[in-house]
Amino acid sequence: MAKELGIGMIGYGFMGRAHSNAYKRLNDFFPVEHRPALKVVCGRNAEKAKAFAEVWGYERVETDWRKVVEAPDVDLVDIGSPNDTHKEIAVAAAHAGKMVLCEKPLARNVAEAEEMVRAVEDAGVPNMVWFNYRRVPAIALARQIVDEGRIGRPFHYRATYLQDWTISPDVPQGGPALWRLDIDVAGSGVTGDLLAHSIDTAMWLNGPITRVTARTETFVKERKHAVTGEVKPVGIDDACMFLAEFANGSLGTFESTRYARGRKNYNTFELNGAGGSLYFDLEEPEYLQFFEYIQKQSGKKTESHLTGWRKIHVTNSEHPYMDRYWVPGTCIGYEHTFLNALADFVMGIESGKPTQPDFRNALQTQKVCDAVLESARTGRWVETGVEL
Ligand code: SOE
Repeated sequence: MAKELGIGMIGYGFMGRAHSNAYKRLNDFFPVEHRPALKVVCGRNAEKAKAFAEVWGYERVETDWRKVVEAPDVDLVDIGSPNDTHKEIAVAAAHAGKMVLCEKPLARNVAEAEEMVRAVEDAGVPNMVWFNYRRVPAIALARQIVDEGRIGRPFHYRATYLQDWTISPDVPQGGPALWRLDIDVAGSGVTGDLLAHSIDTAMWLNGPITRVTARTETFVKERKHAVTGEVKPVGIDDACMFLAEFANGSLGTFESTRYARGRKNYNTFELNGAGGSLYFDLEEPEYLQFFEYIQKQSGKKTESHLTGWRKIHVTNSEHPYMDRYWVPGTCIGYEHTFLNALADFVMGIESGKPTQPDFRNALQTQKVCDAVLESARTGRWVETGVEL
């Protein structure tokens, strides 16, 4: 029997669109009982919120998020607004007994994230953080290959997340479009915005990160504020590189910047183990590369002239999520990663087996981000305190 799921969307930017698309398409692709109903969208600018509501089909508009949290027809509060708003809204929504979905990073720092975890756990409300890249079928396949034991003992994990949109010193900081550059709003630069994705994927595939040592850089030291026009020091990290130790004994390197000319959303990882290696590049999102080490067996001829990397086109119905979409060989896109995440969340509610990453799981990523920033400040190795 269909059950209405009243959605209260906070934020109408890039993520407001990505999440709204997922709510609208869920029942077209996934056989779940819940039917999202777009009740209300909330944003500070009433005109923009109204225009958004018209395009995406929300029933009404609010400019005060408290009204969304209190609304009786809202079952799920989705936080797609800037990072400095996450904690207050999530805590209030949990107290009101609503399900809470939150954009990444969960918070600006561990202290905020811990408060959010306490709130959802005390209230016992379903919750999830939109680390959407876990839901790229090729990345989900990587996890399946790891779970099947095909990588064997892991030695190295290597991640890069590169963009180039803040190179010009004329790009202002702050305001609705550029809050990611404002330290007070964002909490950090590439560490929370981009590396949080890489860290989430890394710990999902290769387990907890226990220690880090990092170096960050801010290349443009002052920028004009987009709203006030005031020239202010830049507080965010424009680039961050760190070394990591994983609990399983492997070593990791992570690199992120918004100053890699030509790189728009270059998100890659490679995992090397005794039994094989995996490589993924978001610029070719439907492919996963896999190298399998085949041990020589005594008395048997090995075909070593044929060994090499396999480039798997992850579009078969046997591949994660792909049975919900088209025929083999046809691919899906960025927007489907949000749809897949939402489907997992709803199936988690319906099966009673909550999906990941929930707030507690995302807190672990936050701990690594905070440790990275502390290490960059102190020049020392820092223990992450991630749950083992
Ligand atoms: C930053 O440019 C950004 O939009 C991130 O905030 C998203 O999380 C990432 O997926 C794409 O890049």
